[in-house]
Order: sequence, then C-alpha cells, then structure tokens
Amino acid sequence: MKMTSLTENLKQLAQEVGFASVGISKPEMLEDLPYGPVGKVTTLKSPVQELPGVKSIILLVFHTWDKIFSLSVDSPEWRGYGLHSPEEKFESYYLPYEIMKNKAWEIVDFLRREGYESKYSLRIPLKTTAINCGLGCQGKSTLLITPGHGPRVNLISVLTTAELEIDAPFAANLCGNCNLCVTACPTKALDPYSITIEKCMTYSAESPCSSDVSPHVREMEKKLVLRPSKNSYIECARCMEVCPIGKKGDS
Ligand code: B12
Repeated sequence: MKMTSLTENLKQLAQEVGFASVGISKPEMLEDLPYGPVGKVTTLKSPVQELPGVKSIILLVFHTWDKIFSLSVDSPEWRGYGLHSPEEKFESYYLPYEIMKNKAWEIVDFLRREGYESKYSLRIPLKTTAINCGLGCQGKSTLLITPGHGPRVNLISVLTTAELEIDAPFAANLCGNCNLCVTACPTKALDPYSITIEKCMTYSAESPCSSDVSPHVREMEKKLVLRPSKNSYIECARCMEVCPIGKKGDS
C-alpha cells in the first residue's frame, strides 16, 4: 500500500467532510496581514495569538450554493457590535459558521489523534490567509474569489503545531474589467477593492442600534434584507450573487 503523507491524508479528509477546497500556509508567510480591529465589527488575531506554537495554518473553503446560507439568528437582546457590556448575555448564530465548525472539528480531531495541538479559528484574517494558501484572489467586492465557486464560499481555518507541506500563494487577478459587484450594491458600499463598512446592509442588520449607519442605509436595509422570522434575517449577499466567476446555477 502506498504511504501517504500527513498533508495528503488531511487534504483528503477535508474533501470527504465536504469542504470544496483546502490550502496550507505557515505563520512566517502571514506576518503582514491586517491584524487588529476592523471598525467596530471584530478584532482579527494572528495565528500565533490564537495558538502559540502554531506551525501550519489550514484554510478550508465551504461552498455556499444557496442564499439561505447567509441566515443569521440573534437573541432578542442583540443590539449590535460594541454596545454590550461583558456581563450582558446574548447569542448570535450564523448558519455557515455552525456548519463549518462541525466539519472543521473532524480535521482538528484527526490532527489531535496524530499527536498535534490543533484548534479551529474564525478570528484570523481569513480572506488574505486564503490568498496565501493559493485558494483565490481578493476581488473588487473585497471578498475572496475562488476559481471554482467565485465568492460564493465561506471560510474557516484550522491551526496546528504539525509541520505540513505549504501551498504557493494565488497570483492571478480574476476580476479583470468586471464591475458587477460594485454596481449591484444598493447602498453603494463598494468601490473597487474597498468597502465602507457603515454603508454595507449586513453591517446595518448586524448593528440595529448603531448611530454610524445613515438613515438612508437603514431604510434600504429594512426594505431589502429578507427576514424569515422576528429574530432572524438573511444577510445581504448581492455582491456574492452577481459574480459570474464559477457560477453553475448557485445562489
Ligand atoms: C469584518 C467583516 C465584515 C464587515 C466588514 C467587511 C470587510 N470587507 O472588512 C461587514 C459586516 C461589512 C461584512 C460584510 C460581509 N461579509 Co464579512 N467578514 C468580516 C471579517 C470578520 C473580517 C474581514 C476583514 O478581514 N476585514 C479587514 C479588512 C482590512 O479587509 P478588506 O476590506 O478585505 O480590505 C482589504 C482590501 O481593501 C485590500 N485592498 C485594498 N486595495 C486593494 C487593491 C487590490 C488590487 C487588491 C487585490 C486588494 C486591495 O486590502 C485590504 C487589506 O487586506 C471576515 C471573517 C474573518 N475572520 O476574516 C468576514 C468575511 C470576510 N465576510 C464574509 C461574508 C460572506 C460577508 C457578506 C457577504 C455577508 C454575508 N452574506 O454573509 C458581506 C460582504 C460585504 C463585502 N463585500 O465585504 C466571508 C467572505 C467569504 C469570501 N468569499 O470572501 C468572511 C470571510 C466570513 C467567513 N468566515 O466566511 N463582513
């Protein structure tokens, strides 16, 4: 029987559990990424902050083939980023994160059984890590554009102390002269390769009490963001949906 390496076994497992693609990088390749606060939304951590002793970063791509993958369910107390004191209790679930955490756990468990410390993380800068792992480029929407499914993917990483074989960074630009994502945004949140966070309807929906959202954006969000129930909504994904790259009837 052919001896396969840990890297090959792990990549095969990622495929078996349902990830569309997988790439690997190492901390030294990711030193210049945009770590730190992203507006009021989150603070991006480095792989080393997330797992001291990390030797490899595995980036996993999950294909989101239907609009419903952008479903978010918040507890009624949720008032948006930065407005909660630490003792306040609230919950917020985003469907692809729940799916990806389950799938990524299989990879974590496999590596732990091989004797390596491992954990999944959604807190590192996933798009720029994915580019370094050879999985796609950053598009004009600022999203990761993959050759297989365009931007219609969600991302999660697994950090491990195992030393794995790394992939070459993605070098091509897939957007060319296309500007469909920029023109499709109803609130004009996009300029090619950059976003004004407060104009994005996803930010508006996720921050119902934020004063930095203009009345116009708030009004558009109330009108256009789909709400299947009182405490849930389907995050706007027009910039993902219009992208022609890798389109096979998804979204
Ligand atoms: C903060 C955040 C948001 C914020 C801010 C968005 C943003 N672009 O930063 C808000 C709430 C608005 C948001 C909205 C959405 N998000 Co969001 N978000 C994130 C988060 C947590 C961090 C993003 C980040 O790194 N920001 C930091 C800034 C510095 O990055 P940036 O805007 O990309 O800026 C870069 C470019 O401007 C670039 N640049 C500048 N000039 C040029 C020129 C060229 C030529 C190039 C190539 C690049 C370039 O350099 C900057 C630094 O790298 C990630 C999860 C994670 N942990 O990474 C998810 C994530 C990016 N979001 C995701 C999704 C799906 C969405 C939405 C579609 C909502 C939805 N339906 O779920 C929208 C899309 C809006 C958009 N077009 O970006 C996915 C994206 C998947 C993909 N294909 O890339 C992620 C990765 C979540 C996940 N785990 O899958 N999001």
